[in-house]
Amino acid sequence: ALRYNPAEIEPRWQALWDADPALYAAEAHDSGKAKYYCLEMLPYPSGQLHMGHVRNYAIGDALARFMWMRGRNVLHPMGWDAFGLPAENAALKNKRQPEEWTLANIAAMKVQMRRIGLSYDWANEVTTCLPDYYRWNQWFFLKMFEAGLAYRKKSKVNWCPECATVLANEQVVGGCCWRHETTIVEQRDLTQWFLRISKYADELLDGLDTMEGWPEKVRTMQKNWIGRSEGTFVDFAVEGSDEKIKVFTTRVDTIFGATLVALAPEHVLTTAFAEADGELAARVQTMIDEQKAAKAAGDLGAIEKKGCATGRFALNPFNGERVPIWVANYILADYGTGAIMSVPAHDERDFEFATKYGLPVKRVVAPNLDTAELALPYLAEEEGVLIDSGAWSGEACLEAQEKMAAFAEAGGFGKKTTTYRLKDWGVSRQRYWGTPIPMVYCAACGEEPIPLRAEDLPVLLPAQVEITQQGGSPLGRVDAFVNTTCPRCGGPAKRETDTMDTFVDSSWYFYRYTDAKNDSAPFDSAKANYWFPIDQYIGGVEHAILHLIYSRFWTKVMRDLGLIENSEPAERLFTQGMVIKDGAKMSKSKGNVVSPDLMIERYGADATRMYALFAAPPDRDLDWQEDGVAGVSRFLSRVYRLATKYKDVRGDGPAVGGEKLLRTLHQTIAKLTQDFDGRWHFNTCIASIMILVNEIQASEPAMDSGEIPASVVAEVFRSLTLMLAPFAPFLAAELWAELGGTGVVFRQTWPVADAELAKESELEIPVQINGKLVIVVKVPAESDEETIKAAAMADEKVVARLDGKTVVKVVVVKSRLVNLVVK
Ligand code: ANZ
Ligand code: ZN
Ligand code: ZN
Repeated sequence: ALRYNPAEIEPRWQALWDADPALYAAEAHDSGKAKYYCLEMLPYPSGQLHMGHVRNYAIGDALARFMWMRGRNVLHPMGWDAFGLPAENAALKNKRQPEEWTLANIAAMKVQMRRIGLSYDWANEVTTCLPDYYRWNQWFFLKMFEAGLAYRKKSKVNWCPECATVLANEQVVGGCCWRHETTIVEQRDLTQWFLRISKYADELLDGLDTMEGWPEKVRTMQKNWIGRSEGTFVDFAVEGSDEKIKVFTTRVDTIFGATLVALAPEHVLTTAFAEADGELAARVQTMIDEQKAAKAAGDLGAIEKKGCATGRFALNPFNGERVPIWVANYILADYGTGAIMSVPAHDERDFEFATKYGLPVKRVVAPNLDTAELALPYLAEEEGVLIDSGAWSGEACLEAQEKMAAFAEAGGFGKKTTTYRLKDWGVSRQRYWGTPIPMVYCAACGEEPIPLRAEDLPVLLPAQVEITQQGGSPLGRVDAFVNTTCPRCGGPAKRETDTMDTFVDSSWYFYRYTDAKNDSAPFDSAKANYWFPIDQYIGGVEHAILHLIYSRFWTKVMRDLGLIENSEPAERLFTQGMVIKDGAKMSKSKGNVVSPDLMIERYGADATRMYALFAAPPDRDLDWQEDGVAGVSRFLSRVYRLATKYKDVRGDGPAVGGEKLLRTLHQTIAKLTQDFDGRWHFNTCIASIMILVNEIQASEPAMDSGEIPASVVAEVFRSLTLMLAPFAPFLAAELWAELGGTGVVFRQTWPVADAELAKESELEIPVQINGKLVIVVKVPAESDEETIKAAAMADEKVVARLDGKTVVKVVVVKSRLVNLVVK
């Protein structure tokens, strides 16, 4: 027989598949079939697929093929998240235009994807940097502007003085620029565009509770990111002025224990106080700098608490008490009101701060029942009761919160409120390679930005723009782009020169897949409503927050615009583990990258992708071992040898003989079928295919002699080939043809497990004496209790142990265990 040669088999099938664009095409939305939308996160076109991609796509591909074989109408699309900074960096370095660089990378990666044999429906490919896609970003932006969901405001941005440009938070590393490791990133005020995601904060949060198909850890991360907090605003008057300090507290019940009021270093009153006090100004500036560095490093919590008194005082509206006003570095300017009432006795951070500066600690909460002294700070809320709190003394904390908030509201110095950590989404980027924002400014019409009309779209990104290290938006230097006419008065106007955050592109790309060629709408609602929600979304956990919150937000906006019916984009989400090598994440910077191309060259695409599924459960990290790929390749050789040896064996109908082989076969089918429906332990699925192949190999003499009838041999190889199809599509296609199968293997019906045939013929029953395991006996399956008892008592080892003892009792537990109680 011929040897297994993937280098010959795979390109041959690839050419056939490429010539058949209908092979992986989704059927129409009105086909009447049950649909399955299988989606993997789209890659950034860096130019090279890495193993993390291969793993992600191998999971999705296996699933898509399985669903086809289960008769579903499958949508399995792919696209390119093609805007973004790397293209500009490459342009700077190589003097190539971002567009040319990006499109060349896409072409190269598509070749790789085809080589791997991924089952994508290329008819619905989406490339986010092309005008036929990004024009709809602009269209959505206008819709949001109209609905009050897109607006401009001044806000702080990260600024690298060396790059002379704005940096995204991810580009700030340890407080410094990612490209200039010793340059401290500054904060600058810029007018920016925002999308009002905060409007959906409650819905985004509450929805998480019902999203059972999403991993718990992702839901928790989103919950914390949204950070809803119920509390109260309370106004403290500043002594000797008309000013008020509005604080946000979740524990208004503890207000009699407030021993100071603390302001964020960037609070407007801090600035006002500092203007009149040079020393204070200097100390505040130091705090601001330190806070920024810590914030950029992502560990504000770890910052050493520092502060200073302002010399001013505030009045507690509940009891008129005079408390000092401090500035403290642990108060965030952009959370709550940027000011707090500090209650050291009952808040950990306040306690640490007060201890450091020797400030008074006043206890106002005691445990409900047992009033014994407790260590401070005492944080209890549910079981606490107020003391030394005027008229509220003796009230339980939670009830007091309600009553005291109502009291403050009635008195006009407070209000119940809900605060969120989630901030509106700043989408302006001072970048070239992104979607132009479709707004103009017209001096004649006034200050306000003017939206373009739908018929003015797309605003094309000009080609051949010079990318330099200069600051500001590159589009601002392209006169032909900037100068336009005002859609309102027809006079001269200037375009907005910022572009959109690339997370906009990925917020709705999966809707476009349902109708990627549509040039009169982002997509046809009927199509989207058929395909959505996505049945299974698969990607990296690094997208747990931004992408997966923004796309949930976008879905809700589209629903409210009447475009779709669903409120959530994906029914189920799966986050796969990382690919590591030698204990570290596979990455260029670690220098431990294994190229998929090299693996394919050495072992074939089937072995490479099957190894990616076999080497670890899909949600765990996978330690890449080339030996393992070689092992999978040897396994596939074995399959090939056996299948081609018996390819001409034919026989009809059930026959006697081969029960053991049939049992293994049907157990394997049952295991795979069950796993594909949710557990996805593809590693153990492949292991059970391997066990089946071992069993086939052990049965060779019996198959050769005819002891195992031809009908069984034929069934075994037919089913084996079908089960390989999701994991090793090239080999499966080859064997299907060799076995004389008709049609495409991926459109055959998935084999059905026969529970009778899968049943074990013998049961293994552990026998215990006084609870200690002695031996395992074998009995025919479905033996009754008496038979099991008898078999246990007749066993030699058991007989020897019972010598000279009395059996008091014999217990048979559910035909699974025998316990002998002896004296
Ligand atoms: C008094 C108090 C007493 C507080 C007590 C807590 C316990 P979450 O739950 O995260 O929303 N806080 C308010 N604004 C802040 C800011 N800008 N920077 C830092 N801390 C701030 O936390 C709300 C609590 O965090 C608020 O309730 C406030 O401290 C503090 F026994 O007020 B609390
Ligand atoms: Zn820099
Ligand atoms: Zn105008």
